[in-house]
Amino acid sequence: MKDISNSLLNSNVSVPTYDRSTLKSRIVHLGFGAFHRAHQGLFTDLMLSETGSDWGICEVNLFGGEALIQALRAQNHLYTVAEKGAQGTDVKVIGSVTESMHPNFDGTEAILEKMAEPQVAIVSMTITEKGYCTDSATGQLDKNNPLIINDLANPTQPTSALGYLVQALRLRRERGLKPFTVMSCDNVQENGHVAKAAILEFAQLLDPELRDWIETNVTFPCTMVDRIVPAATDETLAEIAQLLGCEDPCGIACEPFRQWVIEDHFVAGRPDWNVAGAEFVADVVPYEEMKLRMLNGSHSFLAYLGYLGGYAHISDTMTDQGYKKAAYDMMIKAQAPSLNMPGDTDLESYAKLLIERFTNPSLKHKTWQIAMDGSQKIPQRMGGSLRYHLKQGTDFSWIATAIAGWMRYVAGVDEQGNAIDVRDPMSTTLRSICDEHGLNVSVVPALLALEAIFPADIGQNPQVIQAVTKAYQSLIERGARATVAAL
Ligand code: NAI
Ligand code: CS2
Repeated sequence: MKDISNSLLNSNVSVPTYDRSTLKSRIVHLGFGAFHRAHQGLFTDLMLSETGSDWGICEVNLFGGEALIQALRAQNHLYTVAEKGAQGTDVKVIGSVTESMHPNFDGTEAILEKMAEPQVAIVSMTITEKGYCTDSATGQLDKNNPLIINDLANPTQPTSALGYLVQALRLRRERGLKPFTVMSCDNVQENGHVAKAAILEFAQLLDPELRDWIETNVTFPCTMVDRIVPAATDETLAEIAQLLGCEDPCGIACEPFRQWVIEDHFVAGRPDWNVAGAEFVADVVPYEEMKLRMLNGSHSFLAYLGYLGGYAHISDTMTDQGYKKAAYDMMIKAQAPSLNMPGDTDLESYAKLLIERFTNPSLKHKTWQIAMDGSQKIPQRMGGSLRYHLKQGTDFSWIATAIAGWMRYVAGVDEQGNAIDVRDPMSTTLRSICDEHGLNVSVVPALLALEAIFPADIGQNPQVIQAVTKAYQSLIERGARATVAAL
């Protein structure tokens, strides 16, 4: 039978050219999701082609993704990335993965033992914003999170990523092994600092000495990661099968653009990802802020207002000139002024490139997918710039409209009266507030009072309440398309 691990693939497919048998699991990655496959997995593959080094990845899914891990194993840990540009698609088979694990079939201990193996130098993560178990407004460990409650009571049988990391580091310390670097690759502002603070707070509650050892010995580089990778659909997989010449249930499609800026702070060595196009820098925070506010902030704007306006994909919103202009203005007028970038950064060119990327018609990135987990995303995508405008006394109507769009979206019913499948770790709280207020403007101050999303300086600010109320009123009276067009 033809499969990805034999040589009968279509002739234009690029395949690994290095000797995969020499790779070692020197990286353990938590979160074998869509993004990691098209980003770190691919950067590592390109790096291996250039360097012939032995940096392989052991993939772990702590939540869901069982079928993906099983399929990956069945095809010798090879998978496909299809880079879809406006001109055509490049298909690559990725060879950087050495092995894979899942607690549901390998058990928790086997994963901890893997993380404690002497050759493991990096544990990287794409576990989504909620995986950090922090309060998204304050960045502090959420001690009421059920995973954290469980892991503090049963530290040797963890469930959260934090619990796994701390227990694996404890094993390494007890065994006299060097620690590993913890590298977050999530869209979280100052992702390394957030990971570090959460891990130290968690470890402090278990064992203050272990906490101090982690603080002294482990590094947590921040990273800025960028590549638009929509969740794979049946259509994506069918297209990949055709391009590849066989089925690949682990295949993923993405845009051609990719960027990775990493703080060069690795305690036990690192691959030369720079040969594959990554940039190692001393301070990644300005780049992270730029990407989170300009790309992700406008993405969330388009996701809520686009979904409400009847647009299923980001590229569909770009066919509406009102949305296209509003997204550009959101970047340039609402987000860019709040940034503090190195002098030579050209934010106008960056915004134009983002609009071009959003317009790519071959990427089917669902507004519904980006709308997910808004309670975790809004603070870091909009909180900083909102504060900037409040301080400067400048116009923040794009941000107010995005927040009102989120409020209208979490009401759970669209402009035609159809139910919206709202996914959010705070969905129970959001549901009860929305049930109480219905589609009445009184929902605005009630939602703004959620301090986990809107700290008091924002949520209780009369200007914010007024501007979001005005935008919400417009969404109710005129709908999303007219509201966006009027911006
Ligand atoms: P996905 O849904 O395909 O994968 C999510 C991954 O997170 C899965 O591997 C799952 O096991 C893991 N996960 C979920 N909840 C978790 C928890 N509580 N603890 C530990 N692991 C957990 O999503 P995708 O597209 O891979 O995105 C993942 C993250 O990558 C995003 O949240 C974002 O931070 C980052 N990212 C995504 C981009 C994209 O375009 N898809 C681009 C840039 C960054
Ligand atoms: C998106 C991001 O899902 C979302 O919230 O805004 O995943 C976005 O596609 C990436 O950050 C692009 O790098």
